[in-house]
Amino acid sequence: MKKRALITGITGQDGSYLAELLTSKGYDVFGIIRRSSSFNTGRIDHILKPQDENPAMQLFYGDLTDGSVLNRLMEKVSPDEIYHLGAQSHVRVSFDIPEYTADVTGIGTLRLLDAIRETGIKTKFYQASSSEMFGLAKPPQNEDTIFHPRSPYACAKVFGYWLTRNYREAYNLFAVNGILFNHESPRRGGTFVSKKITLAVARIKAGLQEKLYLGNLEAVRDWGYAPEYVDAMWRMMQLDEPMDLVIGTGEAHSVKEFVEEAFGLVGLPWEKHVEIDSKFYRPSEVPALLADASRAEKMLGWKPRTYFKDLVRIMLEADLNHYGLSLST
Ligand code: NAP
Ligand code: G4F
Repeated sequence: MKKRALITGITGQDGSYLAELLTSKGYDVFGIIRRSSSFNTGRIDHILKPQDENPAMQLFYGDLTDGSVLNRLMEKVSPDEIYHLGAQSHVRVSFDIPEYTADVTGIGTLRLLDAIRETGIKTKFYQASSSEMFGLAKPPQNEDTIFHPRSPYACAKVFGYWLTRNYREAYNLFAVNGILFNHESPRRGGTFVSKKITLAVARIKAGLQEKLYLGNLEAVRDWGYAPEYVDAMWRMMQLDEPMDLVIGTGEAHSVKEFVEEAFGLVGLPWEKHVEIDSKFYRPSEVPALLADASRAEKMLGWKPRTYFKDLVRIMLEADLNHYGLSLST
């Protein structure tokens, strides 16, 4: 019998890699997408085969703000595993639209968990928790670190984290929190700092842009490679007992180091091209995130394979290719 997985946020960076992974493992994959006035399936079009009689992936319209449709889809799909990746996931934007962020990212998680409880389906639940929840906590951070969220987004994720634990304790649901540190890829949204930098470097190299405007260059992040992180999500769902785990590389670098590395790879002086724009600063910043993922290594046998320098290279190469360039040109 084929396993059935439901993914919220299937059109996002992680959702697209997870859909690839699960279909390659023989799952039937079901995804929830939002209605949009423009196409929003660009990251998954290559695995969507509408002409197939029995497609391995099917999409349904829905929204995390709409509980009734979540209940209906739960009954209709009756998934063995639910990967809840949908969110308003941009930290800076969450200061501009805090109520919406709380509704989608926080209450959206509650709506899903309660749809499982109400319908009584037998399933497992993965919550996309975030290292942002650690906020001001001193690095390195692990599963025992006390949260100190610094944005409406992080507060909403803390709510989702505790709801996931609560439904595990109260209703004996197999529900896990993957506390993932920043992970990037060529599919990363263009307003996150990694992609913003590599795309700008490619465009500057191609002569299409002169300046890159950034905010806080001193912030430090533990950046990993997204395809490896969705593998960790799947492994968590195969555990005998549900548990919460931190996933990250254990290597941290500043935004400035990211800039230096990316510009350095194409031989351009970053100081000539980068300008600071205060609009990209956050009202309260998370200064430094660094994962201690030793428990995940022990419980899942998971280890990162791609570290900072290779990640920057992978992302930059993809953006250069888009403009007909490469690292060797
Ligand atoms: P992403 O690229 O921003 O994708 C977010 C997904 O959520 C998209 O498919 C988006 O749909 C969907 N979505 C947004 N609002 C929705 C709504 N109201 N109803 C239904 N779907 C909605 O995020 P990601 O980087 O793949 O991250 C996946 C999850 O992991 C998120 O929950 C994020 O907060 C969390 N996380 C990410 C990282 C990271 O470094 N990437 C680290 C820790 C945790 P559209 O395509 O239509 O916008
Ligand atoms: O790339 P970012 O926007 O990622 P951030 O805020 O760390 O959040 C990402 O990772 C979280 C996991 O820790 C996820 F939960 C969340 O969903 C998202 O995927 O910013 C990284 C750092 C910040 O300190 C920011 O202040 O880069 C700094 N930064 C400097 N200039 C900038 C910019 N960030 C953005 N987005 N744009 C800038 O121009």
